[in-house]
Amino acid sequence: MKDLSSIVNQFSIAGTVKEIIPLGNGLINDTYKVTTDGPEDYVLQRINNAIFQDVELLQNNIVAVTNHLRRKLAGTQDLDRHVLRFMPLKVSSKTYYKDAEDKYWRLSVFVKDSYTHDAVTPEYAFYAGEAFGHFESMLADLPDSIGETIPDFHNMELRARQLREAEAADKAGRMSDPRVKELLARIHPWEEEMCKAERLYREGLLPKRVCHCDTKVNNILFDADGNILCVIDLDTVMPSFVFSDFGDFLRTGAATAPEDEPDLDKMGFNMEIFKAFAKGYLSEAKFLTPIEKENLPYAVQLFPYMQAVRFLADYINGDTYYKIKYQEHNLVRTAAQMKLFDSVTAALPEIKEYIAII
Ligand code: GN1
Ligand code: MG
Repeated sequence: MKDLSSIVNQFSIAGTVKEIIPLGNGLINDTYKVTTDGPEDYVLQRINNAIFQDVELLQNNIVAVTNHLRRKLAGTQDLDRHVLRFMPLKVSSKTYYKDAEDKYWRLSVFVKDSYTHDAVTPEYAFYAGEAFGHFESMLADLPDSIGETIPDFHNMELRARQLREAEAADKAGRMSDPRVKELLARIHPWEEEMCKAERLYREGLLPKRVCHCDTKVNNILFDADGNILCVIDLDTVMPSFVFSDFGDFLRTGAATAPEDEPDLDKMGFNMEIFKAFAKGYLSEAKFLTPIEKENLPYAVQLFPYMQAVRFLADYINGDTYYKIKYQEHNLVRTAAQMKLFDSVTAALPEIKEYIAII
């Protein structure tokens, strides 16, 4: 706490720090809530720079995005509740601090009376769809160019290759586990089909747009009544296919269980949430080309699949990427994602039919 408050004090905050406690359950950065005796509380984050290797680029992206959103939303009441605000340092206008141990930190204003949820009702799934569709529309004319904070983040060809490399290296000696083999045997046959986006892109048929790229449900802030305030966790805002935001929201929002549910019977795909989200999204995302729209059902399949590939590669590599709570956590996560993938695949005709009529 003493060390953390000395970090907070590098930023030009109002008031004095009273308390710093862990916040949220992100798998990459460390997040804390900072309570002060001043008018504002804050969110302190240690940026995982093993994963986000160019923190300067990352923070420049975030500042460009939040400034642009602020211009777009000018006139909205309570602007600070709808766009995150990052604090500058006391000594410069930089929005991150590098400490003596080469750790990187940033501080944003805590949106008062805001909450995150790990699940949504159909009504709020519709609002979430609108929120992400609106977010993408607002970023369509972003004047500054935005770099890829993790190069090829949602490139399925790369993710498939990384899994194969993990298998070949077998760094943690986990390849002999029959559960790993069984999951790989289910994953591999879908590889070519799941790499469709990269092929369409190479053929010039699919554009990249500025997307959020981490649209899981708990990256949205809600007010006490459940209304959406804003989209958070902007680290991965970068050019990508629209499939990213559509697919990744449904991966968590329309799943009937958490992404690491060990009881696979509980994991399935909720069509009602899907329909509500798709309706909300399409009401805002008017910029979609016919090819993008036509492939939204593929996006619903792609994201549980890609996440399964990423979790399994991390398990085989010995858990170096995602935070884990127990030894087999990444294996359990992979199995849950593959169960979700199977449920989506079974629902695909209905998913396609719905997208075609809205
Ligand atoms: C990570 O940081 P967090 O927990 O919001 C990951 C996402 C995954 C997600 C799985 C930079 O997001 O891509 O979908 O875990 N972020 C990064 O829960 O890899
Ligand atoms: Mg998050």
